[in-house]
Amino acid sequence: MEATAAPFSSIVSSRQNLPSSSSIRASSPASLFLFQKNIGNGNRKFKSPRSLSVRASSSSDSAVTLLDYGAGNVRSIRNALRHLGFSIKDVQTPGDILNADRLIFPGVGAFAPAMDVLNKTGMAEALCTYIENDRPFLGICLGLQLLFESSEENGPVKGLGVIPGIVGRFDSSAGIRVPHIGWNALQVGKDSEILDDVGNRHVYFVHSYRAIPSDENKDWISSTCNYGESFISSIRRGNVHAVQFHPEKSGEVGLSVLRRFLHPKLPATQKPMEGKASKLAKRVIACLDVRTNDKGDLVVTKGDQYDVREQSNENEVRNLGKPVDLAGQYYKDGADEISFLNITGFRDFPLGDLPMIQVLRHTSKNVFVPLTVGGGIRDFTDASGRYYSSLEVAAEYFRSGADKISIGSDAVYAAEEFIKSGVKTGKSSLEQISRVYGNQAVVVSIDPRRVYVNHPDDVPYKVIRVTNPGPNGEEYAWYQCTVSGGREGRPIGAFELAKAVEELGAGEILLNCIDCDGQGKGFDIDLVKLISDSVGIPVIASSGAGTPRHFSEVFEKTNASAALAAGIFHRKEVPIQSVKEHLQEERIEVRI
Ligand code: 1PR
Repeated sequence: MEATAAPFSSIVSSRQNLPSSSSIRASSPASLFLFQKNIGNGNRKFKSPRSLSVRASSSSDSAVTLLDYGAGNVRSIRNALRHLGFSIKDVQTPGDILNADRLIFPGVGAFAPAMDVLNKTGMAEALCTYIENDRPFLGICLGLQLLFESSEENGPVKGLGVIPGIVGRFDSSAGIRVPHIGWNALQVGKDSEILDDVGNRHVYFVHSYRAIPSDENKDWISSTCNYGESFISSIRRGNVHAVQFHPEKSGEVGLSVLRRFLHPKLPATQKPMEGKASKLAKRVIACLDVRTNDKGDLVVTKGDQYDVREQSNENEVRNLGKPVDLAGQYYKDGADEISFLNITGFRDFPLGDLPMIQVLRHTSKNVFVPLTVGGGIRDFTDASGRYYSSLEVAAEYFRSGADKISIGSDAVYAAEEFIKSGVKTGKSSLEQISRVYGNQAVVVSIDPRRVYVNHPDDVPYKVIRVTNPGPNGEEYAWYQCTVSGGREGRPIGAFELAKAVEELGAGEILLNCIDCDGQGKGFDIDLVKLISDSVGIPVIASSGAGTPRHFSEVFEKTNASAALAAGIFHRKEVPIQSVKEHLQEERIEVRI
């Protein structure tokens, strides 16, 4: 059973007299940042670790100590640990670190605020002592980066200084998309131990900063990964491990990494899993459009060109299944990621829509790949005059198990404003959430509609020559962005929107196409090519998949990083596995 004591993150917030808002919870980054503001920004003076003592391990119970300093989704690691039969003790004081039998540090958020919290609370010193005493430790993502001397993220900022080296940003001028999002291969060194079952399989990364191998840190490195350059994907010295990827989001392979950390004496009886991972895989994403039907049940639905009602006398909302069940099935079928879009979120405030939060909580218990949630993310004032910031909405989604949030309509308004004024106000949902959680946690979902024109100069938007001429022989088109689930066209094109939201802090683009949605005739290659060639962040092609061939086509003809489908998966017309097998046959690397 999980310890009932409040985690460290809630101590951080309660000490600082945070506002009593029920939505700014202890473990939200909002609390972390308020904490930062209140305590200032001094640097830790490193005291001799000898002033702290570490007790000998009993290693007998099935508890794991978790250091949750309050930034982002740690529900996933909690769920993964419980799934593996472990209970969780939350760190409340530096002493809890020193007394831990095994400590997991799932770093999320940004480097500077994390270091600030660790320094101000004495956790940094306790961590260094714990690690120097070779106690069982597993750092994840930022939990690896913080071990280095410093980071360039909003810095330079000093780290724990356990490992020589500086954490820097990926160089996008090398032709790679930043953030590095997706399933990539590891080059595993010998003696990595916790990676013994990984073999040639992909693991899930999501980050913009990385540490690179050097002569000074080479003794620590247990694996590297290639993404434009070779970077450190894991370290190991004695009982101290850290990984840049997310084991809790890397499916069965990731769970095997956690299992090996938790059971270090596990014999290497299992053969490393078969696989052919060599580079970043193209992702196949299952999307669940979710809404309440006329009976009040939350259902997965699917439209034709965004019309989700049956063409019958009853005109009911199409019901294609239960969200949690379908998500669980797609995880087992091999989906690399699952997206939930609350398609009526633009009119129903999402925090009022608690079923969606429940869907996330339940799904994340058994689904160990990334979860994205979208719909209705915006600032909101309810009928009683209570104001909710979009940051609070996002915080609630992250706390409930989301890894990324997706913004639709509100990002269109923010982009329009930005293009008009040329000023980044920092106030849009997109900017705020990206600043606090990092751009890798923010997807912008675009819902464009094709508008044919006779001549490129007919409209003040980016116009392209289309592969298939329009109904009146038009050779050109632009892609008009819409809001409110396609109900309202806006004076901005998909190209202009994509460029603007990238500048405002989007980490990824989910590119739908109303004309192709539900048609099963393939993705809009012209559109996907236009957008994926124009931005440096990953683009997810969406709308229109009808056969496995449509997936290989979009990856061969465009620079999309992922392809998403809904209808063919819901109607069981094409299993996810068939898509993957087809892509493999076409020599397109995928996670198997
Ligand atoms: O504007 O921030 O509230 O977000 C609303 C979100 O809900 C947006 O991401 C928007 O795309 C989505 N949405 C709104 N209305 C609908 C609808 O269908 N009536 N769904 C809707 C959009 C598009 C895809 C779909 C693909 C693949 N669905 O997500 O899953 O087109 O479908 P297919 O493979 O069957 O062709 P906000």
